[in-house]
Amino acid sequence: MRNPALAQDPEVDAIERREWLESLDYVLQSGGVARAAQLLRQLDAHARRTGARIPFTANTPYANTIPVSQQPAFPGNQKLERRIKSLARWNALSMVVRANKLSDGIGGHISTYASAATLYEVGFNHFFRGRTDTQQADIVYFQGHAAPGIYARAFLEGRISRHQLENFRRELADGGGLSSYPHPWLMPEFWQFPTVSMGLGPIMSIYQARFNRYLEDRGLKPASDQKVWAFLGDGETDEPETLGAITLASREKLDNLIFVINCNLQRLDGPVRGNGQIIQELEAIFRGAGWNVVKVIWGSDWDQLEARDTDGLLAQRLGEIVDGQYQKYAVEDGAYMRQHLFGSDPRLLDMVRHLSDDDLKRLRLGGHDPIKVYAGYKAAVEHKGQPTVILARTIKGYGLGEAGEGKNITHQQKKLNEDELRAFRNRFDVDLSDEELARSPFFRPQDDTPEMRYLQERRQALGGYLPARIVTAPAIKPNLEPVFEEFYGGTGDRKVSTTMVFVKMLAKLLRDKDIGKLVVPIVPDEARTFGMESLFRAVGIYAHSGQLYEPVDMDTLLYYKEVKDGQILEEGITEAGSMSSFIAAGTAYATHGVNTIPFFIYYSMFGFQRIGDLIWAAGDSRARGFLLGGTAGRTTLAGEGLQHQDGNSHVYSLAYPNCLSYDPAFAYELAVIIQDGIRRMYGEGESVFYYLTVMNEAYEMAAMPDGPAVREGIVKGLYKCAAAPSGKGKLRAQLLGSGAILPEVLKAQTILSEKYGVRADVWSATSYGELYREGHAAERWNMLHPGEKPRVPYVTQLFEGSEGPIIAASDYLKVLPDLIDRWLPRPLVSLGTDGFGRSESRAALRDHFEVDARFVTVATLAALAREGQIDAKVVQKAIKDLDINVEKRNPFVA
Ligand SMILES: Cc1ncc(C[n+]2csc(CCOP(=O)(O)OP(=O)(O)O)c2C)c(N)n1
Ligand SMILES: [Mg+2]
Repeated sequence: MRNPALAQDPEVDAIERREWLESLDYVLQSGGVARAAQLLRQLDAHARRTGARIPFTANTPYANTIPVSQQPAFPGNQKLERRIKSLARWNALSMVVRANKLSDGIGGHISTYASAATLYEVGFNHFFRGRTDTQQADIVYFQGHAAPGIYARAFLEGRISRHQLENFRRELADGGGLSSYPHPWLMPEFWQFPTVSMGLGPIMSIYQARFNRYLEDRGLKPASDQKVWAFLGDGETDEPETLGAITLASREKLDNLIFVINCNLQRLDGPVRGNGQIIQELEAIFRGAGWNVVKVIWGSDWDQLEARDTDGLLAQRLGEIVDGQYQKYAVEDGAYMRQHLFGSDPRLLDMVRHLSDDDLKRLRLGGHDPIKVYAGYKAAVEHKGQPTVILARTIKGYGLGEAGEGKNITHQQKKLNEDELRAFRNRFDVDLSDEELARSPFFRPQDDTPEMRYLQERRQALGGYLPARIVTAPAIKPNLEPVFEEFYGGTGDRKVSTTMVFVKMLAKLLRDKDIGKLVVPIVPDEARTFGMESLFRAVGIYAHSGQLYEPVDMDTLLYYKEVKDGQILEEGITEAGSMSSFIAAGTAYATHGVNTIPFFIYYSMFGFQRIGDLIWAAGDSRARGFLLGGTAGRTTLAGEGLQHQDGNSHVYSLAYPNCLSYDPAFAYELAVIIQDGIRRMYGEGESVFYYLTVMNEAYEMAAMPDGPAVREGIVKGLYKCAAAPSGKGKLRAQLLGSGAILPEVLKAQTILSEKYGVRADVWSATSYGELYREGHAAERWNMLHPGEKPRVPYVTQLFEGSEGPIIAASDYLKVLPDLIDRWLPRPLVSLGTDGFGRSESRAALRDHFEVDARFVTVATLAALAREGQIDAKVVQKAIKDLDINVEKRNPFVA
C-alpha cells in the first residue's frame, strides 16, 4: 500500500489528479458522456467491493449545472430587456417608498423583488405563456412579497393605472388600490393564487400540476404543454408544506412543474443558513426526491475564472464558503473579497490578478444574469419525465446599495433617502432628474418607444398578459331532483348514518349524466373509514400510470382499482395535499374553464384545526366545492379519544367568510344543502364553498316535514322539525338540536312530555353560523338605517309567540348555540362539548359531556324552575330518576 503521507504532498496530488482527469477526458472524447458515467459507476462499485466507504453525497459541486459549452444563445434584446427591468425595479421601489411616505407604517417590500427581478423578467419576456384560443395559459405562482414588482410590470404593460400604483396597500382608497399580496378575493381579475402564507404556494402548485394531468387523463381538458411555475423564497423552504409534497411531483413525473427558488441566502431576520449552504442543502433534498435540479449560481462574469480553474481550486474554494460569509462579500467591497475569498491560496489570487477591485465587486451572480437564467429556464421547460427546480443565487435587496443590499435589515426596508434614491436611479439608468427624484414618481415611457414596443411584442408573442384570472366556465343548472328525491322520504326504522347517506349521494352524483364526470371525490386514506370503497371499483382511483401490479383483492367486487382515467383522488395521508387538490379542482372553473365539483371528505378533526390556513387560501382563491368533515362530533365518534373527537370545527369555520357550514342531522337536510350548494356555486357563480359535517352514528332518518319553510329553514340554518305533542299541559319548552345530537333532543322531547308534562317543540339547527351571519346583517342594517322599519333577524321571527325556555344541544362547543342568544326572546341554555375528548362509548361520552337526552331533560326542567314555573324538587327528582351524578367533574376541565 502506498504511503498515505504522499497523498498530502501537493505535487503528488497534482500529478495523480492530472493522470485521472486525462484518462477521463479521453473516455469523454472517445466514448461520450454515457460511457464516462458508466465507467465512473464501475469505479465506484469496485472501490466499494474492496471495502472503501465512499461518503454518500447527493450534491454536485457549487457551480452552475449548465456548463458554458451547453449554454443556449440568448434570443432577446438584452439592452431593451435591461431597460424594461430597470423600469419595473424603479416603479416597484417607488410604490413602496411613496406608500410609506404617505402613510407611515403601511409596509410593503422592496428587497424581495429587487433580488428576483431578473428571474421574473426572463419569464415574462421569454417563457410565461398567456391564454389564447389555441393555447392554455401557463400557471404562475408569484412569490407573495414580490408583488410590487408584478404590479410594476403590469403598470408598464398598461394594465394597472398610475392611480392604482399610488394606492398600493390602500385598497379602500377612492378609485381602488392594490392589495399587499396576491389575493384573488381582492383582485379577482388579476391574481389567481394566494401565495403569501409561506409554503402554501409550493404545495398548491404541485397539486395543481398534478390536477392538470388529471383533467387531461380524464378527457376534461385537451393535453397541452402548459407549465406550472412556482416562485418561492429560500427561507420559505423551511415551511414543512414547501418540501412536504415534492416526492409526489417526481413520482408523478410532473415535467409540467417548475420551481424557481430565489436563493438570496436571506430571510427576514438574517441568513437562511449562515453556517451552511442553502443551495447545496436544497440540491441534495430535491435530487434525493427525484427532481431535475438546475443550479444557476454564477453569472457570465465568472465564466472566465472557471475557464482558468483547471485544477478545480476555485470550485473547491467556492464550495467551502458558508452563506453567512457569502452575504458578507455582498456588502463589502472588492478588496475585501480579494483578501478573504481569493486570498486563501496564492494560486487563487493569481487567477484574479488581472481584475480590479471594482471588477471583482461587479462579478454578477447567476440569478441576476439573464443569460444564465434563460439557460436554466430553457433546460427546465424542455426537461422530460421529472419536475425541475431552479436554484438561482441572488442578492437580497439587489441595487439598494447602502440602503440595504445584502444587509440583514433589508427585508423590512421601506424608506430611502434622496441619496439612496439617486444611487438606485444611477445604477439602473432611470431617466429622472435630481429634482424629480425626491417625489419618487412612477415612470412609464411613451407607448411608441422601443422598450415599450418590445415589451408589448414579447407578451403578444407569448399569448397575452399574466397574471390574469379569467372565468370562462359557463353556469350549469343541472336538474338534481332525481338524484336527491329518494332521500326526502326517510328510512323508516332502518338505521343509517349521515356518512352512509352522503356516500350514496356521491355515488349517485357520479352517475349523473350531466354533472357526473365533473365530480372529483378527494380522500386522504380514509375511504374505508367512510364506507366509500365501493367507489374504488365504480369510478376508479386516479393513477396516471394505471395499475402496474395485480391488486391483492382483484377477485373481490370492491377491489383497489387504479386506472389512468380514475375519478377518485386518493391522496394518501395528507390533508394538506388533499386540500391543495380541492383548491385546484375548486378553482378549475377559473383556471381551466372547467366546472369540476370537488367533494373532499376527511376526519373532521384534521381539517380546520390542522390545515386551516390552506382552507383560508381556498376561500381567498374563490374555490368552490364541498368539504365533508367525516366522523364528526365530539361524542359521536366513540372510542377514538382526545386527538380525534371534533367539537371544534364548526367554531373555527365561522371565521372563514365565504364558507357555509352545516351540521345536518338527517338525509333530507344533507340533500337539500348539497343541492342548494351546487345551485349557488355552479349555477349562480357565487364564490362560496361548503363545510358539512357527517357522522358515523346510525339512526333512523326522519322524513322531510311538509311545507316550503322547511327547505328554506334548512338552508337558513334553523327550522321546526317536530312540533310539541298535543295536549293540555301549560308547561312548554323549545329544544334545539343539531347533527347526531338531534336524536337525543327528540328523545328528551318524549321524556319531557311523558314524565314531566312539558310539551316541547324541537328545532333542527343545521347552521348556527348562517344564523349568526344573518342576525348580524339585520342588526347592521338597522344601525345604518335609523327611522326605517327595522329588519327582524330570522331567529327572532321563528321564535315569535313561542313559549317556554329555550335549550340547545350540539356536539360542539357551547359557544356555537350561544351565537344566536341575543336574537331569542328568552336567554338560551346551551349544552355542548367543551373539553378534551375521551376514548369511550357514545353513551358514556354523552353523559360525560352532558349532552344526552337526560341532560337535555334536566336542563329544560332547571330552566322552568328558574322561571318559577315548577318547583326545584321536580328537578331534583329528575336528576335522581335519570341517574345523573351531580358531583361529576366539569367536562370542560376534565
Ligand atoms: C407562514 C408565514 N410565516 C411567516 C411569514 C412572514 N414572512 C414574510 S417574508 C418572510 C421572509 C421571507 O424570506 P424568503 O422566503 O427567503 O424570501 P425572500 O424575501 O428572501 O425572497 C417572512 C418570515 C409569512 N409570510 N408566512
Ligand atoms: Mg430569501
